[in-house]
Amino acid sequence: MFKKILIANRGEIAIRIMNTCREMDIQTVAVYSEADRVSLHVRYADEAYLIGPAPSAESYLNLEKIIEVAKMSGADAIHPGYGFLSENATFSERCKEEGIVFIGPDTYAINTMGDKITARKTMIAAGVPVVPGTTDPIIDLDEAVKTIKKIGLPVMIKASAGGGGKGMRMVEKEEDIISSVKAAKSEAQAAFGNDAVYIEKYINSPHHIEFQILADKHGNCVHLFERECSVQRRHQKVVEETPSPIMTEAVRKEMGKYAVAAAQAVNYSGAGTIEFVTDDDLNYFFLEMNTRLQVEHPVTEQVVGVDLVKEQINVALGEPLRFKQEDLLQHGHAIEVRIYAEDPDNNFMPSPGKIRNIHFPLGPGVRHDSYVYNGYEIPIYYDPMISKLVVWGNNRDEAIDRMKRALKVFKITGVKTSIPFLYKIMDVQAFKDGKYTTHFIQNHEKELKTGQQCSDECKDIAAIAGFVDYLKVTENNNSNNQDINHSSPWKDFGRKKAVGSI
Ligand code: MV4
Repeated sequence: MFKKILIANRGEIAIRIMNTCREMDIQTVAVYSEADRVSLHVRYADEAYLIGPAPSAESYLNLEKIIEVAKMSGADAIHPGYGFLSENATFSERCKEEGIVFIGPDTYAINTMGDKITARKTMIAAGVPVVPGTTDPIIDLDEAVKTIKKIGLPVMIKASAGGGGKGMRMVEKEEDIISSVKAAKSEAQAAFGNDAVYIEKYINSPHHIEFQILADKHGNCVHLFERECSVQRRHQKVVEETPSPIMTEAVRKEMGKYAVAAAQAVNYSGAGTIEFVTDDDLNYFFLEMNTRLQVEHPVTEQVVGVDLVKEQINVALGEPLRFKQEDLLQHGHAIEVRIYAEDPDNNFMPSPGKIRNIHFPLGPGVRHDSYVYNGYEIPIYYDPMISKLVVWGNNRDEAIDRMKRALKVFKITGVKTSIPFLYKIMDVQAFKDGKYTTHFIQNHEKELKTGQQCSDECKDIAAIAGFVDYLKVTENNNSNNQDINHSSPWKDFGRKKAVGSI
C-alpha cells in the first residue's frame, strides 16, 4: 500500500482525492501556489508545500518542482487530478524515472490518445467505429477541397493536438473550405505549436455520450457505463447525467464493448473516458479518449457504486481489478451540475471575489464536491468552478426533483453564480423529456434567461428579513400565545405549487 500520495492539483478535485486517501489510511501531501495559501486543500492535507507564484505555468504546471516536493516529502505516488499535468506524458515519464508512481496511464497511452490523428488510426485498427473522415493531416488545400466534397458538407476541421473543442471549425459551405482550413491550421499552430488538422463528417443533431473505463496492469478492462454530457456551453459541460436518457440496453452493450476495445488498443491502465458522438438514432462514433479522471466522474460513482479514485490507487499499486464486467450494474439515476462563480445574466462573465456566506444543500441523495468556505476569495488565476452538486434518485424524475430542491436551498452570497441558470435548465421541457442535443443551451436561450439575479444587498436584506421572521416565530412560541398561526414560513419554499395556509 502507498504510505503517502502527493496531489498535484487544487480545488474540489484535490479534496475529493484526499477524501479517498484518508479512507485508505494514506497520508496526503498538498502543493499550492501563492494564490492558494488559504485554499482548503492546503489545510485538508497532512502536509502542504508552496510551489510557486499564482500563474499555473509557474506552480501547478511546474513538473520538476512538484517532483522535487514529492521526493522531499517521501511521497510514493502522485495523483494529478484533472487538467494541469494530468495528461502530460513528460510528467508521467519523469515520475517513473524518479521511482514515483504516476496515478494514471503510461506515456504510450497518453501520447497515442493525445494526438487525435494517431488515435483515429489506432481506433480504426482496433475495429472501433470512428467518424467518417481523414486519417492523415491535411497538407494540400486543393486535395482538402476534393476530400471534403467526397465526404459531403458539413464537416468539422479539427486540430490533431486539440481536443475538447479547442481548435475546431465547422464548415457548411463549399466556398468556406479553404479559408476555414487555413484558419484552423494557424489557430492550431498558435495554440498547440502543431498545425496538423484533420477532417470529420459533421454528425447532425449531435449527442455527447462518453464511457467510463477502468483497466489494470494485467490486461483486465471493464466499462462503468455511459455519461450523457450533451448540455454544454462553448464546449464546457454544464450538466452531466447517467444513464443517458436516450441510451438503449442493446447500444449500451455495443458501445461499452468498443470502449473497452479502445482502451485495450493502447494498453491502458487506470481510469479513462472514451468520448463518442451519436446522432438522434444512436449511430455512434469514437471522438477521443481522455486519459484522466474527469470532472463528471461522481455521477458514475453514485450509480455504479464504485469509488473511482480508490480503484485508480489499487490499479496504480499493480493490483488486479476487483470486479468483472458482469459484477457492475447501474442503480438509479445521477445528475451533476457544475456551479461556477459567473454571471449568467452577463454572458457568463467570471465573478471572482469573496464568498460572504455559503449554505449548501444536504439530505437524501445529495453529494456536494466543493472546496469553498465562508470568507474564501475565489482566485482569478484558475477555473472559477466553485463546486459540483451531484444528486442521486431511484429514477430520472426523482433525480431532477432532488436537483431542483437542492438548487433551491443552495445560497451563496458575495459572488454571482450559475445556480439560477442551472435551476432553469431543470425546468425546460426538452430536458425533462431527456430529448436534448449539444445545441440544447443555444436552442433554449430565451427560456434559460434568468432575469435579474438578486443583488448581494437584496440577498442580505432577504437573509435579515428571514431572521427577523424567525425571531418573531420564536417569540410567539415562547409566549404561551394560543392564537399563533401554525403555518410554516418554509411551506412554499421550493415547492412546485404553493400550498395554502394550514
Ligand atoms: C463533433 C460534433 C459533430 N460531428 N464532431 C466538440 C467537443 C469535442 N470533444 C468534439 N465536439 C464535437 N465534435 C463531429 N464530427 C459535435 C461536437 C460538439 C459540438 C459541436 C458544435 C457545437 C457544440 C458542440 C458541443 C459538443 C460537441
